[in-house]
Amino acid sequence: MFETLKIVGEKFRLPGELYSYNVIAMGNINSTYKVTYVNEKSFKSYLFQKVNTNVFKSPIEIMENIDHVTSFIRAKYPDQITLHFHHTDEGTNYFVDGDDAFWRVINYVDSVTFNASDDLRVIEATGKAFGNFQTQLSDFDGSILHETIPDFHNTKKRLDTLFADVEMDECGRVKEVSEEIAYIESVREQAAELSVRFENGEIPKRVTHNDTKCNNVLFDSVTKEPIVVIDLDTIMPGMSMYDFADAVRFIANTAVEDEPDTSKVFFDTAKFRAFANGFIGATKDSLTEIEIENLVKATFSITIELASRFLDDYITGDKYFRCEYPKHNLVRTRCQLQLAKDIARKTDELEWIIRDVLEKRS
Ligand code: GN1
Ligand code: MG
Repeated sequence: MFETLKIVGEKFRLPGELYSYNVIAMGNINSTYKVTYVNEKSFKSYLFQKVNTNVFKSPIEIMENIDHVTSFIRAKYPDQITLHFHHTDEGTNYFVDGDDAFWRVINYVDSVTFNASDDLRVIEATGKAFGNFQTQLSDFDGSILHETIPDFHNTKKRLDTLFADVEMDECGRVKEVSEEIAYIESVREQAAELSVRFENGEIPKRVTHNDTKCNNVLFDSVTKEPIVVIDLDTIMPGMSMYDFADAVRFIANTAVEDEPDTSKVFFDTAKFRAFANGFIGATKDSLTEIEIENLVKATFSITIELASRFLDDYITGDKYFRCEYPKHNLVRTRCQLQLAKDIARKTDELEWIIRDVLEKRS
């Protein structure tokens, strides 16, 4: 790996000599390395990322999207830290090596990230960061963005694909998951509703992040203030409330996203409130009634959507998400379904919280 990283660094004209590197456990798709260079006794670190081209079929389009969005934010908010991507001699912000691997290099930002937090202030700050991100892009022309993964959050299509793959049962795993499939079937229409209304044009099309896990916000290690939103791979036109929903799905889970013991999995309403407070505070002037009204429904829908994506990957042979062990995708599915059931049970309380946050914010 050292040699590969060295070649990549040369292509991006990084000054100095490669000193050390380590793998960063970040995300389920791409591979990330923190690489440190030494130049006349001073050290500088970079993030080298190998983009998973099985998932991102048109990585150049992703880099174009990222370029558009980061340039827009940099011009509009010159004092804000944005992600800085390096360029090669050819002027591209990516490099394809001899093994056809697709590389990009970003300045390392000294910061901390949270995979989970019990600190409600950090959760509220995360909500504010994602809300601000959306508000800052509210006057960005989304029509220039490529749809890098078509129908990424089209819940209806995700569910249709799942049930088509259940029919085919190419790995013979369907018999193991009949309970999971029966539950998803029972909520299929309800979970798909918002995506259908979005396709019909009833719900505004915004520029959205589409992967709002809390570990996609970098925080200042001392002040615990958000510095910058990262992982811009899936920026595309989408539903604002799905950004909210995906974030609370992750951050308000009392367990990790792939907790094998589902008796530990609940939806924490205090964390939901904290996130909602930050997010709604930052977006309330731009969100419309229909978007606010459906925040809770979106939370249920995206949790079912992700469960069905994990389950689909399981029954089709684990080709999409990185798996650490054989039934990892099944464990992830069960955890998300458990969470969805708890969200469904708490719907009235969650609706009440949204109304309360709105009242206090107005
Ligand atoms: C993937 O790799 P990561 O963590 O950035 C996935 C998201 C899922 C998430 C679940 C491109 O994101 O949609 O919500 O895993 N990204 C893609 O952990 O499919
Ligand atoms: Mg991601």
